Amino acid sequence: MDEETPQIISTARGHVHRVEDPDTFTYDEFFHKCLIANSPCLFSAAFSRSWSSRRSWVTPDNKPDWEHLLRVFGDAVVPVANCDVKEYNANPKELLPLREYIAYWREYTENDRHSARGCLYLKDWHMRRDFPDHDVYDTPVYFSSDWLNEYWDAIAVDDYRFVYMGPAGSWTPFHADVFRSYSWSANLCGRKKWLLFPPGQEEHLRDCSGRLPYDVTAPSLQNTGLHPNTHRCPPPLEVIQEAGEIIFVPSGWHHQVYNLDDTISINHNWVNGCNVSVMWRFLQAELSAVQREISEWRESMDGWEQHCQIILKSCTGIDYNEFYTFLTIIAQRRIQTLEDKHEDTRQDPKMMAPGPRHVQFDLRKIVETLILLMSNIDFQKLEPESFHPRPEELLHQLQSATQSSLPGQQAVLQISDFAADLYQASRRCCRSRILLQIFSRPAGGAADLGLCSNTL
Ligand SMILES: O=C(O)CCC(=O)C(=O)O
Ligand SMILES: [Fe+2]
Repeated sequence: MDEETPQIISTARGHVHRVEDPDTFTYDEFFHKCLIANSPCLFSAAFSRSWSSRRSWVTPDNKPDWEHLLRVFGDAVVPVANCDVKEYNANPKELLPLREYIAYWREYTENDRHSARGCLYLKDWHMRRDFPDHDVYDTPVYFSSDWLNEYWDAIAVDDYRFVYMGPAGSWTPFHADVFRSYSWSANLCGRKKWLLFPPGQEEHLRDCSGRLPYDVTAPSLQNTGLHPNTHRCPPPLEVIQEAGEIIFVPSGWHHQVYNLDDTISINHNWVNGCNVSVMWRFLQAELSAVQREISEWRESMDGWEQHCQIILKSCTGIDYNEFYTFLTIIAQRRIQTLEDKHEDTRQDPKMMAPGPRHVQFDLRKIVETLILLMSNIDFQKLEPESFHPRPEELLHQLQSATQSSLPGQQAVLQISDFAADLYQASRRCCRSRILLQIFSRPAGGAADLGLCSNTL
């Protein structure tokens, strides 16, 4: 293929972009057409061809290799969901030894896909965390700017890298991913059917009490008494993902997923400079929902703000304090990279992988997000003693690091000074706080001031 020819070959409405050739599909193209455009994409099986798990976990006739999995991971304890039972808008989960799950799966298959235990689906198994020496796949370079897993790896607590496996007929109910992150998912064997809804379309599917559906294919969605706006929702993007193929699911897209065959997949959730603002908006919306929920105790309860943060953390997995720590860790790592590689500004001309320009892009996005955070009235109410370093200090460190490496970023630097001053003032005076709120309104804010730049 000609070097100049873009690889993404289908952009027709209702179709997902498809990429065929790993040798010519550049990181740059993925960055602009998928990450920035927040558009889904399907990578051909050539992108996972070299992974050892595509052979060792799979039999020659493309079925899960139960014997191999038992030998290597039989004692591992894995989370298993029951697809036949609805609990809120998900399925209840239990922990089982993999050995027991595979015995169930074998029996379920031999019994014509019936079991008194229902249809069980192994999902969200942190295989990489539990077996760090098992190098059975490589994260494709397109998904390698991953602040979420970089953060969790740095503090050695958790990760968002998973293995899923389940029989034909197992499925995942309608949802959007944790923190509204991106996800990628690769089938080692088997096929999946994806129903994908661009952000906002899920609003039409709410029932008359405002609840999102559990199953978007349920006949009850056609009942206008129950779901008055379903008819406004265009049909979802339907994608059949074959064995070996990798799907990119953009930020905030709701989806429902079916295993069409006995399937094993690898799946990561991730956030980076392209969607960190989506994550921040999501956290603000979740906090508002918590505040609404317990608003009647606002005046009478000591530490009401802190309680809201505790509830936010238990509902979403992260609070404002941890979001700030997350930004700090990524900021400090990027500053370190600039210091270590000060003289190295070479750039791969075809941009096959994230390079030095990506470090600068990341730093710009961290500054933008930090300014939004410092401008947020709920963030300003948190105790500054709990932040190390303090937000103004972090902004200062970012300014010093970027001053030398980002000529022409005067606007960012001036805004940063302004934000740091206002943050300090606003902790004393609520009028400035209101000013900061106006400054940081999600629609507009930094973007209106020309801060947001989505180029590498
Ligand atoms: O494969 C599945 O069942 C669900 C995967 C999913 O929801 C995702 O990768 O975001
Ligand atoms: Fe998902």
